[in-house]
Amino acid sequence: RKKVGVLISGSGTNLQALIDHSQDLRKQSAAEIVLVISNKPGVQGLQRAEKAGIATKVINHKDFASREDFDDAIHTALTEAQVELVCLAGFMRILTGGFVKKWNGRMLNVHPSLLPSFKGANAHKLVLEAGVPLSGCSVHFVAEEVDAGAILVQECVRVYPGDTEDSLSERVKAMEHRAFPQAMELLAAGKASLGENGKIVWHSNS
Ligand code: 3YE
Repeated sequence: RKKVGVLISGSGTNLQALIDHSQDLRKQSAAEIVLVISNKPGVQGLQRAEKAGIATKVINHKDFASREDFDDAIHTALTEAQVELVCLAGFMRILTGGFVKKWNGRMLNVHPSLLPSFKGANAHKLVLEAGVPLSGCSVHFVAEEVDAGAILVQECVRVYPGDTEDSLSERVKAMEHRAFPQAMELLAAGKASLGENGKIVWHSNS
């Protein structure tokens, strides 16, 4: 199985979906989560990992003088754990170009909108302001430009009149919890990869 490292910053509901998928024996997942790293101490996601018997590490960005030093510490921890694939599950830091390059084609992020629309940290607010009737989530390869990497899996939801950021977020989250495990599985099982041209390649025979 492919060893997966998950980066988090908070409650870890997407982490939980990845754990539940990878540890469900009936699913014979090609992914094994071996390490969870949080840039924030004391978050609930760390407890979720511990409960599932997964090693955890806090690497607090505030302890580092530069973004490069923080990213280097994450890279070292991932490498020491022999991680092969990285999932950003509610991880809220922008990663440096150097780090992104080291994990090119092996790192996924989940974003709560139908990319390439509504990039950035407050997607639901932008969706409601735009008044669009559909939103959703996107699991994409991480490229240096935030939320701009090739999209592997999307799921959509309706936006209803009267929706708030909270009500929309809850509906989109349910989709994230389906899309992210599916995307992790596609990558871990070698069914899809990132091509040299930055686009998704599908592999029908593996
Ligand atoms: N880094 C690169 N490319 C990507 N990180 C994430 C996705 C992604 C990435 O596609 N190069 C919000 C970050 C947006 C923000 O401004 N963060 C601040 C810190 C805020 C905080 O600590 O609460 C910052 O300066 O990094 C993961 C998702 C990033 C979300």
